[in-house]
Amino acid sequence: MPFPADRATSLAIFCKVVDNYGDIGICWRLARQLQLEHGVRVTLWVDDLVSFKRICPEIDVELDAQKAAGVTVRHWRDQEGVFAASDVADIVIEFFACDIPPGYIAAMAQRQPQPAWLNLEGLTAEEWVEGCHKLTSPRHGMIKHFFFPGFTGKTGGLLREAGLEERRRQFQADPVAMQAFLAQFGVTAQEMAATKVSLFCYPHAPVAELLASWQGGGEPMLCLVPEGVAFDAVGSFIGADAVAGAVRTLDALTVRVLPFVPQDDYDRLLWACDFNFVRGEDSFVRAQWAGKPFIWHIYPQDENLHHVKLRAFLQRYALDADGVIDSLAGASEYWNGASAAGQGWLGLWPALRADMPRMTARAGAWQRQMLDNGDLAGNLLSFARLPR
Ligand code: TRH
Repeated sequence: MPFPADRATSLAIFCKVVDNYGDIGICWRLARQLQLEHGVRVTLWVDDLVSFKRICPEIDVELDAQKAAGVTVRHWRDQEGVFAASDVADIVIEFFACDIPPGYIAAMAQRQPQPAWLNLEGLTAEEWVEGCHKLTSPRHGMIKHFFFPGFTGKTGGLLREAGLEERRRQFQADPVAMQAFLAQFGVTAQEMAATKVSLFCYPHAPVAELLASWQGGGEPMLCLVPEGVAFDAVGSFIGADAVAGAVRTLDALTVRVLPFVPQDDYDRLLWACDFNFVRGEDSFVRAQWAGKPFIWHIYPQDENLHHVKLRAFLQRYALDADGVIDSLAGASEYWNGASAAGQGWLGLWPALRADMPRMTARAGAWQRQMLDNGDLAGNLLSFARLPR
């Protein structure tokens, strides 16, 4: 057993930032939770501290080693380096099949007992995941296990901190706190009364058309966009560079550009809005825990593989006791370029708007269903600690 009773379990996560913020976003969330809730001594090896700093401003990009939120953060600069068996953690997680430095793997093989070695995979609602979750692969005289997050009890579940639901409830039950939170970005009392939407998507989303539908829609709308998101479309609505603090109202729509906020504040943003546009993996999961209607912009893949993944999710999610929620399925497909829609957003938004109560109810039911699967950090730790 690699888990001595006389000291805390140690765990290393290796994170390669392929692009954007999801890779480090997920690893950072997992690292913090394992340390805080399970008392694990976590070392997070990450190759891109600049991206890390955007979601966690306390990171010093110059340092090779530092502590943040109780987690040891190491700058993973290259594949070189010689490690001793004593440098190796009890549990080693490679994120998205990133290549751990060969020297570290050699030390893992030398260590007695050998560490539990897990490859943490990407999130998808496709059924094949259940068959691949916890599969083994022999490597360098050791056994590597594949660990899949997911939406069913036969997967590793979703990342969710203890107390998250309670924090959300308290925040959403406190209009003063919500107003104070949004006021720091310049949101006025009058804007608080509008339908509030957060917007986080990839650059190819049809944002200009969405904004136009809100502008001409008659209902007061407030769209909050973190800096750097849909930069061109937002800039052309505002008539200037879409930098933090930029704002413009045209007819029914006000668009405000927010700074890119720290990860915990991003949760509050989702909680404070009536509707969220999210993307990738981590913000997509956070939108589910926010309990609000949302549309997902999925990370694009070759040969439109992402459309298969999108539909696999919609088949599970866009469905309630009355059947398929057509407005949600239709708008999600259109937003992701998976189908054409007659009038585009001009027709899709009013349908979604009308279905918001139904989607809110669905969000609550889905949350309850997901809670039954436990949480990814707890499930992963229990699995890694199994005697083998
Ligand atoms: O940034 P993403 O598109 O990330 C990823 C990566 O592209 C990755 O390579 C790919 O594998 C994955 O998507 C599917 O989207 P995601 O996953 O939502 O991650 C964004 C992170 O940034 C998330 O942790 C929330 C955080 N965030 C903030 O902390 N502040 C903000 O203002 C915003 C908008 C996001």
